[in-house]
Amino acid sequence: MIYVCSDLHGYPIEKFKDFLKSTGFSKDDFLYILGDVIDRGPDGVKYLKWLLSMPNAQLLLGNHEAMMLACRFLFEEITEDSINSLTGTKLNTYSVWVANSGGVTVNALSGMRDKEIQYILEYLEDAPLFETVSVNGRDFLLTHSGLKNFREDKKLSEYTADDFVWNRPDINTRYFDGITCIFGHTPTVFFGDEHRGKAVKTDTWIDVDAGAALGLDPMILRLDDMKEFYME
Ligand SMILES: [Mn+2]
Repeated sequence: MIYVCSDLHGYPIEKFKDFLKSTGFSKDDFLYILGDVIDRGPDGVKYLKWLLSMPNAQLLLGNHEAMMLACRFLFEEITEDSINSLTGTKLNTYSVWVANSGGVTVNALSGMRDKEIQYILEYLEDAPLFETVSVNGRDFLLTHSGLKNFREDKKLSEYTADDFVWNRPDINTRYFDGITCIFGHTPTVFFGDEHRGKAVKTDTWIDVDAGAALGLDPMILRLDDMKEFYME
């Protein structure tokens, strides 16, 4: 069966693994995480290491992983000096990531072996911006944030990376007829307090970002039966 969740943002990983197990998830199932495992909470890099070892899970690129990739120059040699000597464009790129609470991830990476960091960067470079999945005759498009500049007749290859990872839909946004778009990035409480901690479902899309970035617990959606899992 296929499971989906998003925006773990360094949520305590052991708690997440217990939650995943409680849904019945096993080695015969597949998990998509729709981006943003890193930043904000301290366990982000642990998710990246875990993903490297998981044959039945795939991370889609989130805006936070995209910011980390844009800062890969940092990890050539990451010391206080190398950070202090940043200038120009690199400094701006790094500042944007730190302003989006990337500091916790930089700290976690700075204690790691170069090889391990390189494996993580290669994994992120290969992480897709979207996936299409068919389950029980239903078609799904998975992305981090929905689709910015959406047009029904536009090919997915015509969207930019930013269109996939930095989009903010509103409750009236409509995507495809017949393909349910599933994404995170926008904590569902942004659509109103009645959605706090729960998925938001419309005719054409589902937002599964229950708000771990805000200190709430993540949720998991199983596509085979559309069952939503929440923590006890
Ligand atoms: Mn995001």
